[in-house]
Amino acid sequence: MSRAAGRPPSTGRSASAIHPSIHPLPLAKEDAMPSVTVINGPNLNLLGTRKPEVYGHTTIADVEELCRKEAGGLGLDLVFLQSNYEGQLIDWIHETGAAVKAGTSIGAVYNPGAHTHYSYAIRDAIEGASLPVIELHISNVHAREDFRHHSVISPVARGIVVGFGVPGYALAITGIHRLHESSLVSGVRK
Ligand code: CA2
Repeated sequence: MSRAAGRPPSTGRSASAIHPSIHPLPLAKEDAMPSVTVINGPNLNLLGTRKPEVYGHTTIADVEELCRKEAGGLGLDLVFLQSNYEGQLIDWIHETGAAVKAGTSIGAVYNPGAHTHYSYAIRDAIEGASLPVIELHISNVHAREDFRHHSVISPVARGIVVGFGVPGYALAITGIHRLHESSLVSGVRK
């Protein structure tokens, strides 16, 4: 599991490399690369190890790599998280909501796993943190057992991606990025 992503290596020469007496200033908040957070709930660490007929052969490490590529292409840092513990997930939701408020994150793509279907605590955390979330499911939950047809998360999600397999993570990252861009006018939130 990664908690935070590193900045991609710089390609050009910095001013201080050209002239040693010039020291780059720390990046101003508006110049820093914003992040997108991808949160995965219970049992998603098992991806690629069992049930390939439902979830495919892709591992959680592969999902992280795919998300990092997609985020990087959009000029975003990636924070990639997975936990089997509801309290940990709630803390991450609060932290990501605070980062969005501070202007350092654009929001989250969230696969809540089975919490989707019953966790009012997760739903309240998203609402309480005002976290912009795209809810994501690898499988088409509506073509599966009845208990998977209802989501307590959808009413507090900005959008939903369902049934596209693992590539859905890339679609969801693009989606939250588009929503973020469309909510800005001249760099100021509408
Ligand atoms: O389709 C999805 O992404 C789900 O969120 C996955 C959850 C399930 O409870 C939701 O209804 C739909 C389950 C994640 C568990 O993933 C496993 C992967 C491999 C082997 C066993 C479980």
